[in-house]
Amino acid sequence: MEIKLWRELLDPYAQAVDELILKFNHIKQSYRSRGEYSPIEQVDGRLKTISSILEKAQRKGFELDEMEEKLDDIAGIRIICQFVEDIDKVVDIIRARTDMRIKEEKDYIRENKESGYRSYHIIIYYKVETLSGAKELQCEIQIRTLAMNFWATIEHSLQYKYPQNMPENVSVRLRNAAEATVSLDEEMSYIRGEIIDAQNSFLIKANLVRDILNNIQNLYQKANTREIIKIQDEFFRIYRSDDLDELIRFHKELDIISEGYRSQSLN
Ligand code: 0O2
Repeated sequence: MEIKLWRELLDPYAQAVDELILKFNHIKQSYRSRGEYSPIEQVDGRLKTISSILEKAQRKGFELDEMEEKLDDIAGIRIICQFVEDIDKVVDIIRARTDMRIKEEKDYIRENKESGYRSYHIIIYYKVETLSGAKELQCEIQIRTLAMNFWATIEHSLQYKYPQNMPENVSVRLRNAAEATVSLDEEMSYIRGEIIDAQNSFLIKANLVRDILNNIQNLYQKANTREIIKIQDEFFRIYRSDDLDELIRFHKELDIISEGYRSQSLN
């Protein structure tokens, strides 16, 4: 196939990767701006390289004109979660979406692969709008924890070094390492509540500080300088005291003050 044709064929897949990364990052951001824990920690995506497509077509024995039907991971998204429990939440989010139609789900967590690989895969149909019209294409979403991702990344790089001929001692080490990631995920799950609480109070504090600073900035146009300096000093005092309840109280008070100035300026 000519290079130009490859580009035409792969362009919509590149667009799908870009759009899906944006959408999943937006979900993550929406949780965080509500001060809630996000089951999505990180989103990555990639377009399968031409050499990897050729290699898979040869390995699976299909012609290049069947590629779009037979190859479901030309567009690939990877969603990384902190905890195993988050994976089911992300799966539910995807199942509930109207812009992603599920073709297939593969649960390599409950039934991990011979290699030790663990991850949850969802193949979706996703529609992109291109210059030549709408096109529905397949995309693979891999959902896994940070620990699963660590293992898969290292193991994947070794597959390049030993294509189909991994030495037995390396395979054994990798299977041991895979078991260690299962224990790591389990241990982290036991203290999940504790970790989420800590992350949530950090988020709540960050959102409060952002709102308070916005409010103070807006007051500069309405209140007198002496009053603003007083408010600012009070804010710094509470911020340094690291008392979240005080910060919440101050945030509410500042809202009332700002509201007062807003209605004054309307009158
Ligand atoms: P790349 O470079 O990520 O694109 P297969 O026959 O196993 O190659 P299949 O049947 O299409 O692939 O589906 P499967 O088994 O669900 O695998 C799809 C993708 O999952 C793989 O894509 C890998 O990214 C990942 N994967 C599956 N098994 C393993 C494994 O044992 N180790 C690692 N590290 N990753 C795995 P590609 O095309 O192999 O690679």
